[in-house]
Amino acid sequence: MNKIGIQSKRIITVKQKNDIMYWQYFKLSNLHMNNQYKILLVGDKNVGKSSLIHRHLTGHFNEDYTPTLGVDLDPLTFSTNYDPITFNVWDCAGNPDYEGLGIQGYGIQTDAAIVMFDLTLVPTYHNAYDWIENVRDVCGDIPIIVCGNKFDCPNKMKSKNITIHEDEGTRYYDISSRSNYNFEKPFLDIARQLTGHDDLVFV
Ligand SMILES: Nc1nc2c(ncn2[C@@H]2O[C@H](COP(=O)(O)OP(=O)(O)OP(=O)(O)O)[C@@H](O)[C@H]2O)c(=O)[nH]1
Ligand SMILES: [Mg+2]
Repeated sequence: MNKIGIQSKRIITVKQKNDIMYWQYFKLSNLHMNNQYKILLVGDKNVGKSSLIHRHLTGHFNEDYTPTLGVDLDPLTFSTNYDPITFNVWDCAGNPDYEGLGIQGYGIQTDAAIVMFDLTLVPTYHNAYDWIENVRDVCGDIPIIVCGNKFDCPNKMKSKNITIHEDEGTRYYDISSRSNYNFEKPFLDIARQLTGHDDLVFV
């Protein structure tokens, strides 16, 4: 048995965890009622996906790395100048060893995706092209926001070498979960695209 963690004092498997996620999602979702949308968050391991969610949920940044196993489902609610908007974020494991059902399994009924890479690790930038392709294969033509994370680091890629958004017709933001740089921008962009309110702001 592939034991992955303890929940309610029980050791659970990847499959059991996935079942719980699905149950929670379908219980929560009622698609787009209450202004709720499903966001897929993908990219290589260690690029900072879970850190972005942790920053939004707690306001804190964690220097430690704990790989995501399968997927973590977190609702992020933003107050806006229109109605509040909730993103049910499916934060997927970047490590193929821990991918669980992968995009194929977790990608159903996704409204928008964030594809993240690490500005200090060029291979993660090249792999972002593959993540975009995989998202499109499973989710179709949905809004995709590419984020280059760890903008706070000195040894980052030069902006002239980042052309993925032009190549792929997506939006792009440099971000940092560590310094908070642009950390709301991907969600604001998605909120505007999904609601059609170009003047939507978070309040
Ligand atoms: N300097 C810097 N480090 C970051 C930033 N965001 C995350 N990190 C660090 O990067 C490491 C990986 O962060 P995670 O958020 O766990 O990475 P992940 O993409 O969720 O990784 P997987 O779950 O394995 O797919 C951690 O040590 C974080 O502290 C950032 O903006 N700047
Ligand atoms: Mg993670």
